[in-house]
Amino acid sequence: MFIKKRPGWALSHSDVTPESVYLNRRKFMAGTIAVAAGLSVPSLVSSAARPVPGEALDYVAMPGFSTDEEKTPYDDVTRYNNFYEFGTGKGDPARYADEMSVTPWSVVVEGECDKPGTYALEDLLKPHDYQERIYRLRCVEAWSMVIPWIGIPLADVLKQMQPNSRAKYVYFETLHDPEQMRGQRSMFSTIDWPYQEGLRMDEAMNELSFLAVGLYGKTMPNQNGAPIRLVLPWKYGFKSIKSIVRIRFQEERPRTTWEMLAPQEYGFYANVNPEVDHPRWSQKRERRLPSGLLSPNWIETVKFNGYGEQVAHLYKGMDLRKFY
Ligand SMILES: Nc1nc2c(c(=O)[nH]1)N[C@H]1C(S)=C(S)[C@@H](COP(=O)(O)O)O[C@H]1N2
Ligand SMILES: [Mo]
Repeated sequence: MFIKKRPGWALSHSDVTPESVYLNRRKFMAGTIAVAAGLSVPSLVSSAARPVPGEALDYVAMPGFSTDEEKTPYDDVTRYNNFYEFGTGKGDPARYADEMSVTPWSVVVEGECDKPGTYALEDLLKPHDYQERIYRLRCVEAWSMVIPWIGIPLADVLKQMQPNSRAKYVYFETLHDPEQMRGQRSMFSTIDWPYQEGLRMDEAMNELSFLAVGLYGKTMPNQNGAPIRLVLPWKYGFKSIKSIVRIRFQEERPRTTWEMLAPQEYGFYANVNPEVDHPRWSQKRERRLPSGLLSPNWIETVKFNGYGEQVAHLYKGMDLRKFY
């Protein structure tokens, strides 16, 4: 057992966030004052609620969606990253991701849905309360972390966009801006930018799928995918696309970045699976960070990264060796 599930009633929102009432009121007041002073405020409450980098976030802890394993320290979570838009070295994102500006930010919503359009990030986030979920993240490179994310269930955000009956898949895209992302300017890059990912609709609507806007109680550091990224804890890390600017509902399965790059090594599903090795290395074990040369901290990899109870039913009858 990796997840202790608590019934929804065990933790009422009002028990945990009395401060949110105060904070929201303060944000609203700030907007009102700006309007009264004749300043241009594109949309009253929302612009005031725009997340500021490094800002402490107000959230509800979700013990039913959290592991009590030891968390990976903040410094490892924010200095050992994969974000090829800023370089392929693990330290490159921490070094260069602040060259990207994340305010203002908007997300284009298109395809098979009733509410397409360009959404200001704050308008996407506004109707929802933030949750904290402490998830395991298992990279396909056989290392893993335990990260306390702050965000919103993906399903809640997608429902807002009202996908129609032709929406069988949902596609996500990262910002493409070589001026801000030095990895996209690199002559050595083999990736066909922008970074692209996708999910089957039922995977996207699963209760574990999460849109994160922060970690360790604060807004997302740029290197971890500010201002908004996916977190899919039962899949290899590369599915958890960062810095999202486009969401598209579609009938056909989207092609995804790593699948296009090396289809025999990386598949569309990419569910964590110790029984299916990567062609060049074993997936039976993983290094849980922090790990060093003398204490590599190897642990056994668990199928669906330990989240089988929540997601195994999505793949019933599918040959996971074929659909890796
Ligand atoms: N846009 C984009 N998203 C990305 C990546 C990337 O290179 N570009 N790397 C992926 C990989 S391989 C992993 S393991 C995780 C790492 O997330 P973290 O740096 O927050 O730990 O981000 C994923 N999302
Ligand atoms: Mo990864």
